[in-house]
Formats: sequence, C-alpha cells, structure tokens
Amino acid sequence: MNPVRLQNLVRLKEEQQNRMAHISKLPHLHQTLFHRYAGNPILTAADWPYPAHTVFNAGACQIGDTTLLLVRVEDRRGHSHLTAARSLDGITNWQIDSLPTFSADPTNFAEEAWGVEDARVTWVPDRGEWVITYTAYSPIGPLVSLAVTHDFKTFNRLGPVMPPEDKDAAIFPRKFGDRYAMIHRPVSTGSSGAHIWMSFSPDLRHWGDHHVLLHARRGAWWDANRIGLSPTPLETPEGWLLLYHGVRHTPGGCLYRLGLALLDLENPWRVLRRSDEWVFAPEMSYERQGDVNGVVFPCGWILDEATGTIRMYYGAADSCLALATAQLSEVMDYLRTCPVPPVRERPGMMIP
Ligand code: BMA
Repeated sequence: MNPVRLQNLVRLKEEQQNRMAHISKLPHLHQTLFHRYAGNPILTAADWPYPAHTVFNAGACQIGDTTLLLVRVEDRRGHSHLTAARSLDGITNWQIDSLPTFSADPTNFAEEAWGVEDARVTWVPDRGEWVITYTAYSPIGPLVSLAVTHDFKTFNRLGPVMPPEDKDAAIFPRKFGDRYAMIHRPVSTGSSGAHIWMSFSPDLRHWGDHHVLLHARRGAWWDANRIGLSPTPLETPEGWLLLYHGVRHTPGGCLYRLGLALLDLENPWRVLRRSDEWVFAPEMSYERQGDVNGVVFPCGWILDEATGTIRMYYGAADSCLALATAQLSEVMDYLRTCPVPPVRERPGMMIP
C-alpha cells in the first residue's frame, strides 16, 4: 500500500481509538449513586428448589438479622406467584421456601386468575404486621390487592383496593393524621399519560382523596408518558425518599430507568424534589437481555441504619434478581441539587 495512505489509515485508527476511549469514560462524568454488586445476578431460576421459568421484581424487608425477599416467580404457563428467600447478609446464601409462599387464589379471588406479581412490603408498627401490596392479574386487567402477614407463612387477604388498570402500589408505614396513604399507578385511556397517584384510607380497605402525586413528563424525557413507583417509600429525616421508574418507548422496545423524588415527611402529597435525570438504567448484559430487554425494576430496598447503606433489589430484564447499593447521604446530597416542583398546599388535583 502507498506509504502515505498507510500513514493516514494508522492516524485515522488512532483517532478512532482515542475517541472510543474518551466515550467509554463519559459515563463516569455522571455521578454514580447506585453501585452494582459484582456478583450479580444474586438469584436466578437455577437457584430455585422447584421448577421456575424466571425470578425477578422482589419486595424486600429486614426482619431482625434476616433479609427477606418476596420474589416474583414466573412459571412456564406465564403466571406468577411470590416466594420468600431469606439471607443473613442480604447478598448470599439465600434460603428459598421449598414451595410457593403466596400463590394466586382464583377460587376465592377471581382477580388473581392469571397470578400475583410485583409485591411491595411495608412494616406498619401501629398494626404490628406487614402489609403487602401486589398486582392481581386476570382477564379484567391488573389491579392493586392487599394482604397482611406476621410471619410470611400465613397471609390474610384484604382483597382488591383499586380497580383495573392499576399497579406499582405501596403503602407508607405510618398514618398521616388518622389515615393511611398509598402510592399507586392507575392507567386510563384518553389521559395524557400514566402518572403516579396517592390515595388515603382510614382502614386500608376504603380509599379516597385520590390525586396525582408525580406526573409523567412528555416528549423526549426519559420519564415521559408512563411512570410508576418502584420500592416502598423510605423514611429519612428530610422526607420520604421515592425511587420511581420511567418507561421510554423506543423503536427497539421499552426502556425502564429509575429516578428519585423526595416527599414532605408530614405532608407526603408535597413533592420537595424530583430528579431531572435518571439515576439508574439498564447497562449490564443481564439488564439488557432477557425475557423483556432493557428493564431494571426494583420493588424493594433496605436501609442499613448502622452504615447508611441502601440495598436496592431489582428485577433485571424480567429474568433474574440483582442488587445495587447506595449511600443514603450521597443520595440526599444529590436530591438537594434537584429541582423543586410547584408547591402543593394540600392533597388535591393538579392537572399538568
Ligand atoms: C411492568 C410490570 C413489571 C415488569 C415490567 C417490564 O408493566 O409488569 O412487572 O417488570 O413491566 O416488563
């Protein structure tokens, strides 16, 4: 080859390599709040003591020294149930119930005909029990159901609390005034998008005072058109920490990414901060490829008060379960830099 041409080719190659090296460093310009556990995924169907197709989207709670995950298990009919996995370090040596812990009961609860999915777990001190919100799925559409338990062995169903379509629900651990509060995500055709709502109840069964808490943005935004709560709200001295997912529709399919918000401690309908940018997104192969590509979907996180570390458990690509950790102090520092949405004086409708 002509030496000049060869020299040009070498120079072009070097330039390209330099550009690639620069681009591969770019993600580090963004602050990384949530750090993936190097041994991810932490649980897969291969770990299951009975036949399972996929295991993902687990609710999480801490019971004394034990971390309990209430894992969504999909069988080879495509129906889901929930099974408890327990671990002392919250990372390894999971003891998985040998049979489904919480199965659909379509005989008594027809709304569960196609299974139960995506549990969020809240300890409610004034009731002395765990309250589980989950998606009950059937031909009438997905809706929010509640069950309570003391031991994750026996459960008492409170039944459906929201009509379809509604998902991504969790209740707060304490009352505001004399009412419980729940976050959920109804979907209605003809609306400007699927937004995150808040509702109140005196008894966990009867819900009212419904209003939009966080609006899905529009257009090019990462959280345009469809958003939903991810794990149960986490109480911090500065407010309730929310992690929520935004669903971006792309020609290649949906992308599920996560953003943060902060709610007022005593008036949780007031949004104090909301991140403009997503803080966690599918990047690793186990998040990018699976039954549903490009999904990170946490339903549970646990704060270790002693170390200030948050353990976020998330379903990856609707196929397996993974773990990422964050320091609460860093998350709060980040939130303090996020925009302050318009002030809301009382629970009530604000139309975007
Ligand atoms: C949502 C929920 C989740 C699921 C996600 C991605 O609507 O159904 O259970 O992980 O879609 O498929």
